[in-house]
Amino acid sequence: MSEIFANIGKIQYKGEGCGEELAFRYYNPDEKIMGRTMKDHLRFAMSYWHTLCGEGSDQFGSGTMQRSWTSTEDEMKKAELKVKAGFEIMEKLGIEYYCFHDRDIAPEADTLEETNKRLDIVADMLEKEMKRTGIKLLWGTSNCFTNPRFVHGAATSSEADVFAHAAAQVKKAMEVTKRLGGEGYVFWGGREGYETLLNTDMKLELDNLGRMLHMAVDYAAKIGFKGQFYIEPKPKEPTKHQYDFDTATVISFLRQYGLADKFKMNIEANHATLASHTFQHELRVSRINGMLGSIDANQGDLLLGWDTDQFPVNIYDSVLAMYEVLMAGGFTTGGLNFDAKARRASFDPSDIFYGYIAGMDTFAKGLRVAAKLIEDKVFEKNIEKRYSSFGSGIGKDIVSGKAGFEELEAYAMKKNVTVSTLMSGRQEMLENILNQYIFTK
Ligand code: XUL
Ligand code: CO
Repeated sequence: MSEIFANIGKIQYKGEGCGEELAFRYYNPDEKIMGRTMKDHLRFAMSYWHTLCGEGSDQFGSGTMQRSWTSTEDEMKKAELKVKAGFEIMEKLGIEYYCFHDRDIAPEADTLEETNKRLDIVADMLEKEMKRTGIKLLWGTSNCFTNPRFVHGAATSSEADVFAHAAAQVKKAMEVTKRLGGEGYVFWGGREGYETLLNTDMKLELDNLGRMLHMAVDYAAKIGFKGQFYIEPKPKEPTKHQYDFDTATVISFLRQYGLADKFKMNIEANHATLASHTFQHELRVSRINGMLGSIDANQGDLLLGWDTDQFPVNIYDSVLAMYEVLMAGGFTTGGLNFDAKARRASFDPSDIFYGYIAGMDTFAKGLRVAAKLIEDKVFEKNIEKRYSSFGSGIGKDIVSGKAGFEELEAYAMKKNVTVSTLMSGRQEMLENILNQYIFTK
């Protein structure tokens, strides 16, 4: 069969300083870092939607992307060509996983029944290509936000018919994900939020969201779907307030509805910054709660207030992200899904490859530096020293629960605590060391 990207060969690791642009400088898939190969640490995934469906339109202009696989009017032929293009891209980049929404892989028909049949037809094609290449499904999800019926939300819609339709859609998407051996299933609250509280029953909407997730968990048990469930927090867009605002909000929601042991987080960098958090903050909150599951690797533009979904090139962020992943013990079912797209002006098909290479190399370098930081215990040594007062004396009594207000008052009366008795936070020193590691490791 003829290639879609005939002018692009398999992207190889060429190492630092190599002059070629279609090559990896840091991502050497089989090289071992801390006893695990780079490809196994990073578990890169291709996002079906941005890579194969994105047209490059924005609020002010229509599509720009030059894509031979979308040039036909026949929607099912288009779906077939997307499969072909997607697997060629993944094979050439050496990406071993992909992620999709139900509506990315197969176009919606006039009835749900017909739509589901189309999904099965494309699942056959995907299965064949997965067998041929060994490429796997990191996670599946359902798109319950594009169709106008989801104008008021899906699980949190004001209309019961829409809740029912969304449930049917998630059921089918989960079945397809299971059939394709998906290692996870994501819930990103597409339009689960509100525009104004003047017309919103917030309590009912949140209860219904809890109900939908319980139904998903129950159905997974029924059909034997063993994949990990994830929630992907995002504070705003498309609604003004999304219920899955950030990791802390989602964890509290999951605990309230008795779902905390069934879900982990899928943290997206651009969503973190929209919530006024750093990417590392969201990963840290997930990690210390034992809920760091997977990552949507991308970056936003801090001068813009929306989800720009750019390929991640910020080395500082990738180091600190991989630091959190390694400290959490590495990915198990999760991975690094590039929820990212080339810019509207980068409309040439080869720009897809430049984007992925940039993202993969940024995270490969991030992994290399983070591993060294951990091996040398750079932060841990300082943190241990900084909190050492809780290891003995009054600090130990606080931590063990031996000291209460009265004991602490008696202690404080005898001690004159001023800043001069404290340790410096040493932020600049640590930033300096971090930079040295980025430059030299
Ligand atoms: C939207 C977003 C989604 C999810 C999957 O901001 O990130 O593409 O990753 O539904
Ligand atoms: Co995402």
